Amino acid sequence: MANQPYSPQPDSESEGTSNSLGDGPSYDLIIRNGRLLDLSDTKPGNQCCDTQPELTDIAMGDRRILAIGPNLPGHAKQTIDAQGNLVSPPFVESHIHLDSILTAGEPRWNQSGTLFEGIEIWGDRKQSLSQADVKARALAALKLQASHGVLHVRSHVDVSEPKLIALHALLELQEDVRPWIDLQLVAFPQDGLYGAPQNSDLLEEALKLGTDVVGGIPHYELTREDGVSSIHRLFDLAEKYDRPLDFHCDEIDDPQSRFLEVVAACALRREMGHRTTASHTTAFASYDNGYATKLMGLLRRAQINFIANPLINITLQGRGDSYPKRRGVTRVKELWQAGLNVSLGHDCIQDPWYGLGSGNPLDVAHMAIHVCQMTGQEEISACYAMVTRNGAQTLGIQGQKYGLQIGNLANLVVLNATTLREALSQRGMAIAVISQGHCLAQTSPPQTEWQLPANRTP
Ligand code: 17E
Ligand code: FE2
Repeated sequence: MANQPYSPQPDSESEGTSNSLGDGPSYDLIIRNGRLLDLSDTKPGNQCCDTQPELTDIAMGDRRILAIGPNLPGHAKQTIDAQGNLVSPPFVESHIHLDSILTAGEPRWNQSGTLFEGIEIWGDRKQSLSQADVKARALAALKLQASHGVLHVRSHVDVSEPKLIALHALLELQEDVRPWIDLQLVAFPQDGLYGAPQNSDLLEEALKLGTDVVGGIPHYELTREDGVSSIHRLFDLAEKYDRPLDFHCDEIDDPQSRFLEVVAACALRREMGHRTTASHTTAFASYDNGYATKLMGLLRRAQINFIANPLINITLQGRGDSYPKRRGVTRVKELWQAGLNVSLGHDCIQDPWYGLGSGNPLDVAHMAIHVCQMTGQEEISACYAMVTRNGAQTLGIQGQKYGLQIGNLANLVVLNATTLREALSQRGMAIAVISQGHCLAQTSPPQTEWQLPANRTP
């Protein structure tokens, strides 16, 4: 069964079908014959992300997981046969920019491929934003991602635009989509907290409007001193409004860009490590090992979270290099080996910084495996954890909101693969996505029909 291609079964209607076993309890939804992924231990040296050997059923009702076990008795309004495929907790998109999403080529293409040209192009595109424009693009992207099994998203929103058009649109969208996808918004001062006189007030206004997370961009401030002072100011605001922080931090090839140490020291002194995230940190890949070793000690003490965006940073960074050419993705493997929480984000889908992007987190994990050279069996599993469980930890999704356990919210994905290596090799599709006990999306894998030439003589 396990290595047969998946073919969708018609949904069965409650009692009397082949999928109901005896009288038993009645559920809203049962997934039968799945291979449950255990993401409980993805530390180096441990056998991690194992799949259970036996096939298992998962029964759901009242938006929660009610029972897990082989051949569960009972019946359901809807039954999905997983046909031996993996059943995983949902993907977590821990870093994306929904305001600029799907604007590639507007008003022009990024010719240099750099972060800075991307910021310039976005600066022009954001002059013509409307709430309807932002909402339509962001909704299309959320649906694309949900079709791949993403049910939690953290999006940065540029709040250095004086009318906060994108923020108003995304706050509305956050409410609209709440029944099926969990969306967090970060107040992100793309042009610098001190890049224009009103930017600091705009960011505070965004927090008053209910934006979930405080953002920053210290490496883009005009001076090193402005960068440092922006970090202190943003921690003050996070304390004042009781919000977590997620910085775009050292997204540059400059080995002198050392804001990560300032973020980590602030988090340590204010005891906010678990609520603090450093995104990108690409300069960490350019630091010499002497400084990097000292920094790693501080990071271990501070226990902040990291988000790498390998699809984007492998293309944005190293543009000024000839050869050897830097990869420009942060030290993912070393951070993971140090026991720090690392997740992976898509960052962009078809926008001024990156013209490609499928919305599938397996593409992101696949790129991380390559760029960060995490090709060992347990390293591959760790990269999978970085687009699932670790992302949930970064986003503060705790308790019964994440994971395949009885009593938890029934959020899960059935993948078209029986092992993690297969899922990552094929970037296999999410054949069923269950959000809060409701089957949100189903996708049928493509089928290849062969007409091999028979016994043709040359
Ligand atoms: N803005 C930024 O500063 N860095 C990025 N990688 C993107 C937007 C996508
Ligand atoms: Fe970003």
